[in-house]
Amino acid sequence: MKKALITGITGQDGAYLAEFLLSKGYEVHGIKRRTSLFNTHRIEHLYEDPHEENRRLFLHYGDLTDSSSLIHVVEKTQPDEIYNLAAQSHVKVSFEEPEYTANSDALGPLRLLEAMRILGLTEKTRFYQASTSELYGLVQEIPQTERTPFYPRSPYGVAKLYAYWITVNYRESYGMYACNGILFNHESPNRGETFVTRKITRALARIKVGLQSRLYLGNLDAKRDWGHARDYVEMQWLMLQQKEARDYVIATGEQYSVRDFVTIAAEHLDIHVRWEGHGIDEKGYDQNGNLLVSIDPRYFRPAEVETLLGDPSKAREELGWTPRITFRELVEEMVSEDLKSAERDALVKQHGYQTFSFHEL
Ligand code: NDP
Ligand code: GDR
Repeated sequence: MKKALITGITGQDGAYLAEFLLSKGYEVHGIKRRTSLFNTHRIEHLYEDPHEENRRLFLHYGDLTDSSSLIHVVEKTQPDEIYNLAAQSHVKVSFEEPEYTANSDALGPLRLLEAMRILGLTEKTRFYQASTSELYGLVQEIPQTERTPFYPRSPYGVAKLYAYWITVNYRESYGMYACNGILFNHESPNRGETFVTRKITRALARIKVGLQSRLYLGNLDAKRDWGHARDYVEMQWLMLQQKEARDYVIATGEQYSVRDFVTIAAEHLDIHVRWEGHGIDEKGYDQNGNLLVSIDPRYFRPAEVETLLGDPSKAREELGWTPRITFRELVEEMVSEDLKSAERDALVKQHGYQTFSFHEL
């Protein structure tokens, strides 16, 4: 039985990847960090009672900023494959916590690669680094391929640039099977609530059932190449099953703006959107009951990545990979799941209980 170690198993991709690897017969080990509240809700459905025999999912405490914990877990688990998905992954937050972001996102992968070297696992263990389209930042060509020059635009992007090159460097220096997946944005109903897609679907669903009145966003004109996380984690696994370690762009090759995303999500809910205007009542709707979307500069970034569009030809040709879920299917799935939770929350509120509503997301 193959053994995989996933850092960031409690995140969006980690949860889908764990599910995928378990379905492939792997023994899966995940590193989770200590938090004051449970942070395992995304892998709740995979949980196995630690007292049961023959289980295949194991969790270990650890942190990308703590070499000793990483060395201990890697030594204990002796994995065939390491998927480094853990990161401070929010671009806007990286401007507010640049040093921590560098520590976890740049030095974290270095610590893992060093753990593999110190423990003599450079031949046994394969390493996947979660690289990102944020490396392209101020884009130098459209669409972006594996050969497009990088120009990161945030502390997050700069930290991930180090991680990208240290992965290449360890591959070239020590002959390790180490590779980068340069993944463009990928979303799902499990996406963190502060990323723009989930913020939109969650807010629109809550507006639909009367729990929220307005949606505040930042740059509506930013364009992204949005895929589905479930499709993309399969690619992460495929990249570690090749003869030779290589880096690949993973994208859909289609682009939409934030404004498009709002419009399409609203269509699914039968909501008409108005973009800031006249005749608006205090609830954010106009006299015809249309939803209002307002711009709030607090969501602008000090330096923005305006447009990203990936060319996944290399992955298609060499690995036979193409995304299966379309953009509209993705939006529809996210909206439907958020509508279910909004309806549950509305019911709870109707019976006099408090629901979670944090509007500063
Ligand atoms: P999430 O933010 O959903 O998950 C991040 C995970 O990392 C969580 O499990 C989080 O733990 C964990 N984590 C954060 N900091 C640390 C730390 N210091 N030590 C240990 N664990 C930590 O991200 P995604 O699942 O969306 O993304 C996965 C990876 O892919 C990230 O590296 C991201 O930067 C990268 N990426 C993502 C893309 C996307 O569109 N989703 C595109 C390209 C790259 P906790 O649950 O406790 O917060
Ligand atoms: P991104 O994702 O920065 O691309 O990073 P995010 O969803 O945060 O932003 C996408 C674009 O939408 C604009 N935007 C807003 N963003 C947020 N979060 N909130 C808003 O209210 C809002 N309004 C407009 C942003 O300015 C931006 O242009 C994600 C993360 O998953 C990274 O970890 C990953 O590496 C990249 O995708 C690829």
